[in-house]
Amino acid sequence: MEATRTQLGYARDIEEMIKTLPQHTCSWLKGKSTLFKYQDFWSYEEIIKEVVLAQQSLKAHPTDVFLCSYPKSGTTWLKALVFAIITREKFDESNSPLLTTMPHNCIPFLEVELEQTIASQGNSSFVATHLPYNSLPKSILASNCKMVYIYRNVKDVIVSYYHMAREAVKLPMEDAPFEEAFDEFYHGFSVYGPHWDHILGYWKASMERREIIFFLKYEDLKKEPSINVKKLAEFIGYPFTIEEEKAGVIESIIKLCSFENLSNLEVNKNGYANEMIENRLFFRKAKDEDWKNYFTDEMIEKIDNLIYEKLGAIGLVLK
Ligand code: PAP
Repeated sequence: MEATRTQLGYARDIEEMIKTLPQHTCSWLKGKSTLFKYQDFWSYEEIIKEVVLAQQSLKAHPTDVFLCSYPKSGTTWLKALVFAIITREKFDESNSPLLTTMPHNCIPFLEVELEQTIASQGNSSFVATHLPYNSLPKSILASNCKMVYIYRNVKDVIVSYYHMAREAVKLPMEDAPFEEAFDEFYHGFSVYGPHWDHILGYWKASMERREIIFFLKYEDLKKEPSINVKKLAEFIGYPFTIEEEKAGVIESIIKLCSFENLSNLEVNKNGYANEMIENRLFFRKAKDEDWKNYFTDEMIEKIDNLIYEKLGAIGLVLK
């Protein structure tokens, strides 16, 4: 991945452009968070600046692999698994950097750590992104880079998003009604949202580019970790040998990257992924169907109908 440092740094025209974008202040977050609509998605001003720079300057290499997701869909887990897979010749569960480094700091985010991404990578890199497919820098598409897209039951995404968003601005649950958070998410006002458009963008692209976009469902990864980790490793070009399989390398990686293991590590309990967000917030509960503790019957009906309307035709099961 290449881009010259002189290309980086915010040009005044990017800041001027952002001022002209539609804005939405999230009322359920008590006005502490404002989203801007850039292209077809909502995000924070700081992120949009990085996105514009990435779109202008990023030169992807055909062997770069992108880990793509809507937020709260399993990104941290996917990063950990991919990092463990690609470094397994050097490290195992006794000495992996994952024991002391938060997964987000093992694989950079394109639109958060653009400079770092570009500076630290060689010819072939693994980079994560929450960007919708249609807003990816064109060179990623032109280079036919492989993409892994992880997705998750939308109701659990909403609950996970609710907690992350309110914790990020330090709002206790009693001051941040879930009903209001649901309503905003339902109307598409969420970071990188609308959520369903995000999924649809990658899904449509995967229909035309099957060999380079791999869809992975969070719940499937939980249910059948060995099969899915094996498929993932093959897809990203690091297949397990028969000897490795016999030696239990897949199981060791699954164990190393498990929620139980990672969430109990000191770095993930007390560290900070960036200056703002505590690592522990990325390891909340990881329970399937936690949404049942939050959703009313009316919310269930509303979101099910919406997802059916938006994604029913493609047959992805998100309930
Ligand atoms: P991000 O987009 O902010 O990086 P992301 O990692 O996609 O977040 O999603 C966080 C969810 O994954 C959390 O779900 P919860 O709120 O329902 O608990 C988090 O607990 C869960 N998670 C984190 N690490 C793992 C893991 N190793 N295995 C399974 N789930 C995990």
